[in-house]
Amino acid sequence: MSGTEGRVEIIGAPIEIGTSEPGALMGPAALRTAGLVRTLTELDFAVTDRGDVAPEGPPDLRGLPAVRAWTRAIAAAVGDALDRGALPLVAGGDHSLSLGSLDGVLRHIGGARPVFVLWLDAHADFNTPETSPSGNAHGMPLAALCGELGFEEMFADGERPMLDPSHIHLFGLRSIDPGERALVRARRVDVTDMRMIDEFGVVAPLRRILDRVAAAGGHLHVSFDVDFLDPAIAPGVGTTVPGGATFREAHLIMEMLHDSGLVGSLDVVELNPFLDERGRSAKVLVELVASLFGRCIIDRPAGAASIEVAP
Ligand code: 4U7
Ligand code: MN
Ligand code: MN
Repeated sequence: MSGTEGRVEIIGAPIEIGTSEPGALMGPAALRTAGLVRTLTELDFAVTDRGDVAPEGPPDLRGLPAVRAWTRAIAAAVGDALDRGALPLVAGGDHSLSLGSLDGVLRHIGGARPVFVLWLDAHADFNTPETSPSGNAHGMPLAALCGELGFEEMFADGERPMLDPSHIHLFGLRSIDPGERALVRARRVDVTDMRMIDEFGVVAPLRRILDRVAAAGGHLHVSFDVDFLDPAIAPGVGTTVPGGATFREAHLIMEMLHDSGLVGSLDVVELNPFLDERGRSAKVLVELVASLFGRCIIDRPAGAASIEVAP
């Protein structure tokens, strides 16, 4: 992990106002029940569970004002964790929480280093209110963070650092809306879609991204949407799309991310325990987080990048 001295802060974001499918607000509780804190502690991290973020305002706040209240609260919690030198792990909750986590990261870094995003997701989440077929905020966070029109009210007051769309790496894409697709292309967002993963596997495309982040001395924010995974292994999500990443592809990505030492912040989003089967998806997610934080099947000799066959 990048400069965190083995400290992780878990920030629960039980948010579901960004989606039309109720249940995601139980996500943080399910991840805790599946052993998130214990698993990271066993990997020798100093883990602090900061509990769940509580947005300011009346409890019945809805629509954009509610998204804005969550964004502010999550950004503040993520900024505080980074100020303390810890890696923030934001447990959701629908994907609109990334408005807050990435805004917090961008404000904390403040232009000192480039911020890169690895968006592991079946979707691009690059809709604007104009292009969105659903109007759901969880399909819009990346466009909002990049400063597309229609989101001016979403963030805390004053100047905010924008996310550079050419620093976004969509990975696992297999569902994109027409207007969103045009915008992704126009803004030069980098895409590794499932077709590319079918052809080349996950290693070569991911290595290219990691090399780029390393060469730029960047901060890497990883945003893991449960629907990145194939629904056969993770049914607990409101927006399942067939043809997702396999169990081993996902673990290999996590293992490579760990080995890179580049990850500085993490979201785990869209877990919907109401749609899950006996906690399966929550358990898979905790296992994947474990791989990202260094759990490995067996230690490999330092620098071993290829298989050596004994004579
Ligand atoms: B998620 C969608 F239309 N694109 O905007 C939309 F297909 O965070 C889905 O990736 C967005 O799960 C899915 O509503 C958001 C739809
Ligand atoms: Mn998403
Ligand atoms: Mn998705």
